[in-house]
Amino acid sequence: MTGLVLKGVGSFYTVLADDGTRHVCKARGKFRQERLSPIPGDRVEFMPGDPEGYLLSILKRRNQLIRPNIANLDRVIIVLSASVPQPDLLLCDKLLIACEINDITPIIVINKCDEQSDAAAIAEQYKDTGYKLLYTSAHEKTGLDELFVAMKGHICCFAGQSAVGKSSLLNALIPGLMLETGGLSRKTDRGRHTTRHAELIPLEDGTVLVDTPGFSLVNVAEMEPEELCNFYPDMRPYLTGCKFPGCLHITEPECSVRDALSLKKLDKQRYQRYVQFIDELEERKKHRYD
Ligand SMILES: Nc1nc2c(ncn2[C@@H]2O[C@H](COP(=O)(O)OP(=O)(O)O)[C@@H](O)[C@H]2O)c(=O)[nH]1
Ligand SMILES: [Mg+2]
Ligand SMILES: [Zn+2]
Repeated sequence: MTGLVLKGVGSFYTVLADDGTRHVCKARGKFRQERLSPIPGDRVEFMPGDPEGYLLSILKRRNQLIRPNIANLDRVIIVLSASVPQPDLLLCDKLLIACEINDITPIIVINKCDEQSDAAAIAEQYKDTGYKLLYTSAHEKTGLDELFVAMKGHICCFAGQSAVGKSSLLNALIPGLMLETGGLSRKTDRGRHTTRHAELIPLEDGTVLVDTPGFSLVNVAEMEPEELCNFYPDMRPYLTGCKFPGCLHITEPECSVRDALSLKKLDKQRYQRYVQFIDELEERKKHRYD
């Protein structure tokens, strides 16, 4: 049979079979010998059994994230607040880059739209990216149907700053989940992040949620500065027009990206954050062999 690994405890894995049944399976010696460790999100072949079955093989992973340690993530829902806390768009852009690197489809959600809101100004900065952007209020339960449709059938993880409403959105989407909201650093919460592994929660409509919000940015740190522009869908149409190969689109002459910028075909604030990332990457590169 084939199925999806929901969680692993020791060498026991909970597998959701494609027919909807759940099975506990053991990873036997072969996995240890080959240094293969199944993780939540893995598609596996397994042999069901009583009291437990066993895993036969792990199908090829589309991506693998380190934090949370999961495979085959399809969607990251990047939550921003339209009011407080002020949206950290630098973080948002980094999450978007991480999605591009890992072949994950991001969905930008502007929550708290029931309050006095900057939603339109935020949306403006992302209008040339092609990313899906939704307006929600977890309190008034607006925009949730659209969000649910965008998530449907996919493995999804929420990401974003503290207090933007990730837990509230999850609670509104899934009655009965009852995540604690508004409490930032509950002691057990912190313990959870360090000691517990991620677990997937399958919903009735085929959507699968990662139980802990958070999403790794590690890969962003490791690229060459001239690669960065490839992860900006809004810049992509202009990249072939620059005169110099390896153009960073900052000071080089005859740069199509900067031409597009001066024609307002690219958002200036998002471009300024791009320049900031380039600085960070170059700084890091300088110290790489220190
Ligand atoms: N006005 C308003 N407040 C919200 C909304 N969603 C969440 N909040 C509040 O924002 C605070 C943080 O929410 P929480 O879900 O814990 O955020 P998280 O840290 O991202 O999980 C709580 O006090 C929530 O009640 C919303 O749509 N509108
Ligand atoms: Mg929360
Ligand atoms: Zn250029």
